[in-house]
Parts: sequence; C-alpha cells; structure tokens
Amino acid sequence: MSPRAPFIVIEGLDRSGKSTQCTTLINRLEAAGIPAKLLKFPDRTTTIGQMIDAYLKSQSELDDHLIHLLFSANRWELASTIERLLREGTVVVCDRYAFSGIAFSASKGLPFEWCRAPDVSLPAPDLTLFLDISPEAAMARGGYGEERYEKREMQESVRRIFVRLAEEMNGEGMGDSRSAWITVDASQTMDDVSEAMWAHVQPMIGGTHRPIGRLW
Ligand code: T5A
Ligand code: NA
Repeated sequence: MSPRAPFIVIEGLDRSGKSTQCTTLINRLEAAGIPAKLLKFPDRTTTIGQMIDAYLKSQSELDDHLIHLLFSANRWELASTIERLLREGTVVVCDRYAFSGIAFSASKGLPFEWCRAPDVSLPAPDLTLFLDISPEAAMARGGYGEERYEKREMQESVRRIFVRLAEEMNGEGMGDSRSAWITVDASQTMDDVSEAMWAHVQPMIGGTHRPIGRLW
C-alpha cells in the first residue's frame, strides 16, 4: 500500500504570519514535486462560513456558545475532504484548526472542556507548527484591529491557552492521535520563519503508513 500524505496545521495569534507562511509552504512543497492543498479555517465560503464572517466583522451578534459550534461545524464540513486528500497522497496544509477554536472561545470564558468537545474525533494533524509572537509585535503589523478578537487582553489569553494545548499535545496519553507540536519564533524575518518551518516539514514529505489519527 502506498503511504498517505501528512496533515500539517499552522496555528498562531492573529497577525503572526500564518497566511503568509502557508502560501510559502505550499509553494515549497509544489516546487519539490509534492502535491499539496491549502485549507483555511474559518472557511468563509460556505453557508456556515458566511455566518462566521459576518460575526467576525461585527455585522452580526451571536451567542458565544453558538459561534463556537459554528466554527467547529465549519471544520466538520471539510473533515472527509481532508481524509480523502491525505489518502490520495496530497499534503494538506491548514491555516488554523481546532486549537484556535478552543483558544479563542475559552478566552471568552467558556469552559475549556466544553470548548474541546465538538472537535473531538476530527482528523488529527501529524504536525502542528505554532507561530509564536508577542501580542505587541503582532499589533505592530499591517491590518491589526480590524476584527473582533484583535485586542491585546484577548490575544494574551489566547497565547496562554495555546501554550497549555502545546503541553498536552506533546505530553503523555495522546495514544495514536499523538502528533507533534512545534513552536516557531514568528517574530523573525519571513525567510527565517519559513526555513524553521521547512526543517520540520521536509522529513515528512515522503508520507507515512500511520493511520490518520483522531483529535484527543
Ligand atoms: N477563530 C478562528 C476562532 O475564534 N475560532 C476558530 O475555530 C477559528 C478557526 C479570524 C478569527 O477567527 C478566530 C481567530 C481569529 O481572530 P483568520 O481569518 O485566520 O481568523 O484571521 P487572522 O488570524 O487574523 O489571520 P490574518 O490573515 O489576519 O493573520 P495571519 O495569517 O497570521 O498573518 P498574515 O500572514 O496575513 O500577516 C499579517 C501581516 O504581517 C506581515 C504580513 O505581510 C501582513 O501584513 N508579516 C510580517 N511582517 C514582518 N515579519 C514577518 N515575519 C511577517 N510575516 C507576516
Ligand atoms: Na486578523
């Protein structure tokens, strides 16, 4: 049986450079002759994604629990597509995933385990690259402050929850769904961030015979 492709998730605070780095990573994979597909959450193109988009732009108000479930549902919309692509040998690079879902909603005060529950059993990434940057450095970048969660206290809380998730992902008890979480210093130049990411991705591009894991 031929190996399946790896599932790579890019996480980070707002403006940490995720979208920039996802594009660079896709280009590098394709230049190496590796089929690769970029996905982004929230995927604002679906019906659910359009509701999320309006909420993030403060064009609508939704209960905190409801918007959390919509973010999760937006991932489930693409779960079978992710699995199919991996089995077909296409590397999936995902700009944000369930970790963002937990970090942002828990930062609003919703219980951590409640936030995790709807994402349990989603396909687990083989590698999560967390682009770490201080909220101050992120705020100095273009376009900051246009959307709902781009406020300093919120970003500080989100960062603390990402650190907790990182400890869990690299800790014991993850069983088959255990997947590596690597923190990358996102305050470096774009080229340095991209090199640091590639050092972790390149050893995986030949694929794997491990089954696709499930989150948590
Ligand atoms: N959310 C998301 C939830 O609450 N629950 C969920 O389940 C999910 C999935 C929107 C919001 O939704 C929340 C989290 C978010 O608050 P989004 O659409 O991913 O999520 O929006 P952002 O994270 O804000 O994405 P951005 O596109 O705005 O930021 P990126 O992708 O991190 O950053 P990027 O690459 O666009 O770069 C930002 C700027 O910095 C520059 C770029 O040129 C750009 O101007 N830059 C650098 N500058 C200097 N040095 C570098 N190394 C740089 N890298 C990039
Ligand atoms: Na943003």
